[in-house]
Amino acid sequence: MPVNVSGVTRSTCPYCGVGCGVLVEPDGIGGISVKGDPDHPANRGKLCSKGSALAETVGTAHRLLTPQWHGESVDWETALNGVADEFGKVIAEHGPDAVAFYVAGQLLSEDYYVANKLMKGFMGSANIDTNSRLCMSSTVAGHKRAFGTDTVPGIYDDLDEAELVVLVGSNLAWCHPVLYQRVMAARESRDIRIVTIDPRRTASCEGALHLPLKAGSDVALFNALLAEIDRRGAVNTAYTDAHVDGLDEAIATAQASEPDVTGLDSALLQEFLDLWINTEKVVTLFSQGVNQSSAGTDKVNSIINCHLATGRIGKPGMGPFSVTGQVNAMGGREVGGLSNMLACHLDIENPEHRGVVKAFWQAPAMPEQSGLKAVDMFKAVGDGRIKALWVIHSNPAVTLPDADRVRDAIAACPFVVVSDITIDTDTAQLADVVLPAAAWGEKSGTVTNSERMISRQRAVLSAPGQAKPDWWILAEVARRMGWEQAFAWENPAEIFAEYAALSGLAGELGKDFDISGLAVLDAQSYDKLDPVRWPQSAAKQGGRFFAEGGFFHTDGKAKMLPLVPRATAEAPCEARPFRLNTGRLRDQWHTMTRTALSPRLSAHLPEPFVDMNPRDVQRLGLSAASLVRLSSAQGHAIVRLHQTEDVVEGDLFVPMHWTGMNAPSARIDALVAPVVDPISGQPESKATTVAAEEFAAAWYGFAICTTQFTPSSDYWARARTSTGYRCELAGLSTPDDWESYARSLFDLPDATVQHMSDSKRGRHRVGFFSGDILLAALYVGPEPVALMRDFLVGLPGQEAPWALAGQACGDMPDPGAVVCSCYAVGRNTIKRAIASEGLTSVDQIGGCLSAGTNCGSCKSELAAILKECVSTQPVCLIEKRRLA
Ligand SMILES: Nc1nc2c(c(=O)[nH]1)N[C@H]1C(S)=C(S)[C@@H](COP(=O)(O)OP(=O)(O)OC[C@H]3O[C@@H](n4cnc5c(=O)[nH]c(N)nc54)[C@H](O)[C@@H]3O)O[C@H]1N2
Ligand SMILES: Nc1nc2c(c(=O)[nH]1)N[C@H]1C(S)=C(S)[C@@H](COP(=O)(O)OP(=O)(O)OC[C@H]3O[C@@H](n4cnc5c(=O)[nH]c(N)nc54)[C@H](O)[C@@H]3O)O[C@H]1N2
Ligand code: SF4
Ligand SMILES: [Mo]
Repeated sequence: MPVNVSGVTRSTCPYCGVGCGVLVEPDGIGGISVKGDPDHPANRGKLCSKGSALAETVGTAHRLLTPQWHGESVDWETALNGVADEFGKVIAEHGPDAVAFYVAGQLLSEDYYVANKLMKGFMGSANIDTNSRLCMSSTVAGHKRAFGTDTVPGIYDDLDEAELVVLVGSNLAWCHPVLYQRVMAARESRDIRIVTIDPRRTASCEGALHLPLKAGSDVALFNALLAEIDRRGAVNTAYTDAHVDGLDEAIATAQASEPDVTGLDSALLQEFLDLWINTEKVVTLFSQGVNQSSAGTDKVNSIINCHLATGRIGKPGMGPFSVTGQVNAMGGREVGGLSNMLACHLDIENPEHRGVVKAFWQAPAMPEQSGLKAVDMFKAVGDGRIKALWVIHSNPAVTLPDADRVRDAIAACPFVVVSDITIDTDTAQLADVVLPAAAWGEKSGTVTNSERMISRQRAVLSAPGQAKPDWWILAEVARRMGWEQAFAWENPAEIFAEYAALSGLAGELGKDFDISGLAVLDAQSYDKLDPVRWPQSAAKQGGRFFAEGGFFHTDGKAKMLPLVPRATAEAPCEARPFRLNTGRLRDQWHTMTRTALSPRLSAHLPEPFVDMNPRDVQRLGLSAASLVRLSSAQGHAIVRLHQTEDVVEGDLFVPMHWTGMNAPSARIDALVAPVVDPISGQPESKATTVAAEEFAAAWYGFAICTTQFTPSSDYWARARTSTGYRCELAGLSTPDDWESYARSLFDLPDATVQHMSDSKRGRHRVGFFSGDILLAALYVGPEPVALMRDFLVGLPGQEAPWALAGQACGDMPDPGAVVCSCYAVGRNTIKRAIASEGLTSVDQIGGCLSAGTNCGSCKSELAAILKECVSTQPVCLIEKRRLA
């Protein structure tokens, strides 16, 4: 298909591993419009809320434009020479293992390949690891144990064809929304069943059979399934005899395993076992509830065991399916971004593999052992073993477990380089050198999605200032370290061709990742490359794996593993009675450096919160909308209370997204224990034990302003709005003079002020105006302030002399919290329409208000609101706390 038709360029969304194709059209003045690509096989024209809002996240206002050396702008020559010199010096003085790279699954494969080649082939250390360690490494280890290779057997079409889709530790509706919509479409046309296995009730549970198992008990659940498969004679012996090792042992261990630890009602458990066993076409799709666990690799294998035993793998509509998180999480695994891998699925500790890669790269120095895995890497930074660190495309000071220690370690490291698109990240703030990277929309390369589909990202905008693509920055440093020839590429097409050629050698060594068929692409054909699924070799093109065996262990068989369930590393105790689950929200991406630029994405859930069961709320004596202080053995956080039946007693859920830049007290990884899966090294990010208590502030506030402001109060959380910024605040000590506090908060020395005060009751409202136009307002009270927030956020920059009333007036009702971010439709508006128009379906809500009719990401929330409006039962709804 043509890549560029009348100014519209085909590219790929930069966020999640669904890997949706987009059509991007520049507007000629630095902006773009973005639509789903109807011809891309992953999304067939659909986009979720994040993809739909991409246009709001480009632009240059937030961008780093020049290299920074200790806070001073320098030119590239100085920066690149300086970085090369410092890394060279550390290697000369302390050896190659004193340096490290920490990279990410959002790098393009070409960038990733260069980083890996530089560290493993030339600097001579294996100390390159990636945030995929926190994300996919348990799956990688599980795949390798079972299949002898890290291969996802299935493809997305299986989700269209399955009769039963089981989501294990996956909130697909929010985290892979376009795949979720494919599942929903299948359900609408063929009445398929969906099961969700998650201790928490999520948006993905809407209309599904929900198994709220105890955190960490997945192995026991899938052992129960395996034992039942055996008991019922459902083992596919033709398949297992020919292609599988370890069946009997795995079954014996499963039989000895205790299903009660799942805490599931036995009838519910039986319903699931019946469904799974009786439905041939079953896809068991899994994500971070499986991977991010101290038993993550075992969880992965417990799922694969059941598919191997039944031979339900690699055939249409069936198989275990690990969905990847980041857009190029899969590509990172292919290029060998993990510290125990080489490129192209080759192993660093295998002398034959090493020899082949060394010869191909003409590498002067190749490490013989695996390097440090992420958590250990930052421990080594902390204790001084790593003396030069380069962080590329990640924000580890926020997202690594024990994040305060990680932050301190980075701050104390003698030489830290960060490549990022902005300097406003917790990690970049700690660096000696920050290098301006070209962002999505400005750079070209390839990414591989969850179904092994390689797609092109294409540049449509020129990079602002001096920003450069990540591969270029890495290659320029390598050249300056004396390796000109090995890093002499002029464009990503040349890197891709080299990489594809190396994969051919991997293919000759019996590896599955072979894209040598693409090594012949010249720059032009690379530029035109259509989405293509690997492998692409003489022997095999695309398709599924393992329907007829053909595994990659030396005997060609798959391995089933005997798995003994293990509890989470920490058990709740008197001092820390809660288990802290963490994860994602629908409209934010990780540390928010891009999605928080979009007002409509920020409107969905604008403040960090903790989900807590009402009985725990009552037991702790917490009042509605209060602030809660959470403490673990590692650190503390302050977040807003949200009471909900979505979490069971004893469990808490806090989103991972907030950072020192927008809510310094809500960096949740400050609490997460740095315990890891012993095989994969993946941290248990969802099961740290914590204590919870009210954060009894002396005052609480809500502020709105046309421009960005940064409070210094004990608690604050700021979000963008369509008119400027909104912020929640709270403090332990009360300022003497609220007017001067507010004036300096907003930095508005000359604006006219309105001040309403009820000092006896501790209520103050201060507004700043230019004429009748509201510039900023602060509303303060001795308890969380009740206001029509979603109405007030529309006022800055408008004539609103009455703004201090804090309420909607006359014909302007409060819309309520945004549910549909595409059309900015609020919860109250939806409820009013349901009542006044008698709406009874999600489609009717769409017809009346347009809500849910663009990207569709909010449809499960709309369904829950409908249910709530027609039912007196308390529903477990993803509606977050409102103060009014
Ligand atoms: N909107 C949005 N989408 C994203 C991202 C984002 O930041 N924002 N990030 C992307 C990335 S990198 C990733 S890795 C994916 C992650 O996608 P998901 O894995 O779907 O997301 P999470 O919210 O991290 O976790 C999924 C679920 O695991 C559950 N869980 C916790 N403990 C257990 C357990 O012991 N067992 C089971 N069965 N479940 C458990 C949690 O309650 C949670 O609902 O999302 C990708 N997509
Ligand atoms: N508690 C808890 N912690 C978690 C998780 C969890 O579920 N719970 N999930 C974990 C998982 S699965 C993941 S994947 C990680 C994600 O964690 P991170 O990778 O740390 O998070 P991001 O915000 O995606 O960081 C990407 C950085 O790259 C920058 N950037 C954007 N574009 C470019 C570019 O083109 N080039 C360069 N050089 N930089 C760019 C962004 O500004 C941002 O600073 O978090 C992990 N941490
Ligand atoms: S599902 Fe959404 S975030 Fe993921 S690739 Fe598609 S548009 Fe992007
Ligand atoms: Mo991830």
